[in-house]
Amino acid sequence: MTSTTFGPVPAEPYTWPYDGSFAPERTALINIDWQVDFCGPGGYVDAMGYDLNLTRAGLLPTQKVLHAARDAGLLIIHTREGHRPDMSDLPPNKKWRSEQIGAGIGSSGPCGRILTRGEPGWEIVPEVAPIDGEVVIDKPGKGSFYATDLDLVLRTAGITHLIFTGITTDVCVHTTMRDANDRGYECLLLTDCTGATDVGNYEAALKMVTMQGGVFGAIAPSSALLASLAAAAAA
Ligand code: C5J
Repeated sequence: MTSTTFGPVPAEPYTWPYDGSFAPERTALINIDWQVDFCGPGGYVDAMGYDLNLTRAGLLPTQKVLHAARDAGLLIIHTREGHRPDMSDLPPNKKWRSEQIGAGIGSSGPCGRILTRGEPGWEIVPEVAPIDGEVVIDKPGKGSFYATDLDLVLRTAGITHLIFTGITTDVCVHTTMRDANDRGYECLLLTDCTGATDVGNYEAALKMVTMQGGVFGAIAPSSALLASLAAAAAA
C-alpha cells in the first residue's frame, strides 16, 4: 500500500519542500501563541498599546488551514507563551522590560495576570483552539524549543517537515522557525496566517526567511498549501 503524499507547494524562494513532497505522518502544523494575550482585547499586546488588528489578521486563514490539516492527518501542535504563577521562570530582565512598556508580566489586567499560566489571557482563542488529542506546548520564552519537550515530541512522532502559523511573526514565530531549521526540520511559514505588532517588522521577518536561498525555509500563502492538500485529496 502506498501512503498519501502532498505537494510540492509553490513558495518563495523555492518550491516547498526541498525534497519534493511531504507525507502527513512526517509533517506537523505548529500554531504559535494564538493566545488572548497576543490577539485579544485586554491582553498583553493590547496593554502594550499595539493594534490588535495586526496580530488578529491571520486568525481566520489559520482556522481554515487548521481544519484542512486535521483532515489531512498532520500532527497538530499548539504553543502557549506564559509563566508559572509564582514567576519562578520569569527572567528579571524580561520582567523589567515588560514593566517599562506598561504590561508587567504577572501583574493584573482585564484578562487576569498578564502572560501567566492558567489565566484567561493565556488561553488560546476559540477560533483556533486545540481539540482533544492535540499537543499543547507550554513555553516560558520566545522559542518553542527552549525549556520544552517539543523536539522530543516531534522526533518521537517521526516528524521532519514543519508548517507554521502564529504570532508574532518577528518574535516567537521567527525564533522557533530559526531554531527548527538549525535542528534540520524543513520549514514553511504561511504568510497570511501570521502577524506582528508592526507591519514593517512583519514584512522584514518574511523577507529574512527567504534570504540566502531560504536560510530558514520558505514562505507561501495558505492558498498554496490548501490547493496542494485538496489536489491530493481529489486524487
Ligand atoms: C512576544 C510572541 N512577542 N508570541 N511573544 O513577546 O511573539
